[in-house]
Amino acid sequence: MTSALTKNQKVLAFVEESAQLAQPDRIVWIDGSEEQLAALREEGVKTGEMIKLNQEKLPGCYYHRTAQNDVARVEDRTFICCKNKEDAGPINYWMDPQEAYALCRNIARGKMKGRTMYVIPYSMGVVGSPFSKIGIEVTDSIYVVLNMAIMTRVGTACYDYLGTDGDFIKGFHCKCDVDPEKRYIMHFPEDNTIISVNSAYGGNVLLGKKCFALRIASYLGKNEGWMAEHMLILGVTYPDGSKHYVAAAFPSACGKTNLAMLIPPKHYLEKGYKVECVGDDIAWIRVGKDGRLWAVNPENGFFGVAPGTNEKSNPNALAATRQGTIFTNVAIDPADNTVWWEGLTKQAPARLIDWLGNEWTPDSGVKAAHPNSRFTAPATGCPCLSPEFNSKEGVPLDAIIFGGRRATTTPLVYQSRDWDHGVFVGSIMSSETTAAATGAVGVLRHDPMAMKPFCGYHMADYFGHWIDMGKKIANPPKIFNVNWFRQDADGNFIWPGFGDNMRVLDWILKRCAGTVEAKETAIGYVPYAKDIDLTGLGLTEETLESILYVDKARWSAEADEIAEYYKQFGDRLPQELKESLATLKSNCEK
Ligand code: GTP
Ligand code: SPV
Ligand code: MN
Repeated sequence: MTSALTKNQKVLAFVEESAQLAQPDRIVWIDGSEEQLAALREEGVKTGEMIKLNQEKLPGCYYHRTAQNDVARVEDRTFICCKNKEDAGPINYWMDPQEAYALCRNIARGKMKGRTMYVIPYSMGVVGSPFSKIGIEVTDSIYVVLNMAIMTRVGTACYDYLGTDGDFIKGFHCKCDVDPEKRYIMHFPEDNTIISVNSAYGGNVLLGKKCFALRIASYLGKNEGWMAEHMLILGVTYPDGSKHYVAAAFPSACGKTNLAMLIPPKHYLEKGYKVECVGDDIAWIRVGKDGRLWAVNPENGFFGVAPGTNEKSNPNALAATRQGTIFTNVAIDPADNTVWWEGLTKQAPARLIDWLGNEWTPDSGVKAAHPNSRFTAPATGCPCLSPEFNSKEGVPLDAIIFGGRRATTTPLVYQSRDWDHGVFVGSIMSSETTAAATGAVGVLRHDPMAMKPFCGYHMADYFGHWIDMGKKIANPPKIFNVNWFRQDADGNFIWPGFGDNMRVLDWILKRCAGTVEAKETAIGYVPYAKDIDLTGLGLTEETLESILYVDKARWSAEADEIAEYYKQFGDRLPQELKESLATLKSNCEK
């Protein structure tokens, strides 16, 4: 037992109540110091929870394997527990709060016997920034402590900030038996509380991330007049030194980390363009005094998808994983005790230990790394980290970009007509599912604003909040939609993507500056092919035309499908969205 690091009565009561329930043998108060974290890493290695990797090649790096049944977010076991079922909306799973508390208490009772309960004080955002909020997570997992220390700002400064009476988001996590049948990720937005039981995987247990920074924060944002979004934030520096920021919402495993850290094509670099990363997953956004939207990344690290990350696709992310990183469910190369995943190198090593701990060779016929294997890397290791990363005010947004994984229909890029139409564009997003959540992969589903799994209240009220925010922003960012994932008849991606997405960003920023024309179509403004820079790409203007083309017949069918989708929102759907849908339909029939 270490002694309490705070006199805050609410923290003490929460810790006491958690301990009474779970009955840990010991309570350890995390202070965020390197000494304490180093001791925990050693302990994790002793218990087998962590494996120490080659410290010469990967200094400070560790490896963790989850249970085979615990490798991704579990959307059907993730609940919004507000008093009135209607307030959770038709898209969320809902449970009555009293029932949910009772269920979780019964599951967690006594489950920390023989274990240690760690108390983690953390801040989402720089402590003291007007955007920031404090959380306390109690957990029986060293893996969670070490990950939270990378992903958030952990330390006693959080207690100083709270003082004796300050409020915080309560997070209770217990691995229990990692039983998938008793796994619950519960959110109580009306109580600022999160409970997670029977998982030890990423998004289910690092409670600062999706649970707090999106589900609880989106609810707080609605009530307090700001926005919590599933968005990357990046800055583009022009040859003249001016900086322009954009935020982009893509569903899980649809390219946020990659876009956030992109390296522009050679001829852009030679001209003096530079792209810097402010955040890769979450943006908290407020209206600034200048009437613009300002965004911060509340996180302190990257919990990124490993497969596909390589020297060519995302050298910045790869560099970020070379020190102080925790790898989860990738493969280990026993030759030198380093890590490997599909796509890291063209040729796989001859022998690996796969994510399940089995011997693996290229002939094994299974993947060496789990498709949702991840790295938890400190932001400071990212070579393109923006100097504004720790800014307390955030960065002003020129553009907001929505995007999904669509083999057909949605063009490479288009611009909404105005803010309200932009909200419509976000609300009609559909994307093919990925390995980031359990369930089938490649199934097209609606994922409005990339928030389907992350909105802490009624989705139609969330749309309404976006509409309301628009009224408060004198100088709103322009809103766009992109799709890097159009496929040809053989199922190959047509657009090269990754660094070449700079060419689309360039067009977007020119639209914001009003320096390029666009074609008005049924869905909004689309580029003239000649205005997208194809220098050195080997892609013909004709091919580009094919992925800029707005097929009215397809969009008309899409409009009908959206009308069906919208029905579930009933009266709560904002009138502005109904009007945009009617306009889309009639535009397609012209
Ligand atoms: P989360 O961390 O789950 O929120 O994912 P994310 O949105 O950050 O996605 P990430 O950047 O990790 O990319 C996920 C997958 O999409 C990887 O396999 C990438 O290789 C692939 N990807 C990213 N950008 C592009 C692109 O521009 N084109 C193509 N074809 N694939 C891409
Ligand atoms: C996502 O799925 O969007 C992630 C990973 O960023 S997780 O933290 O598991 O949610
Ligand atoms: Mn994400």
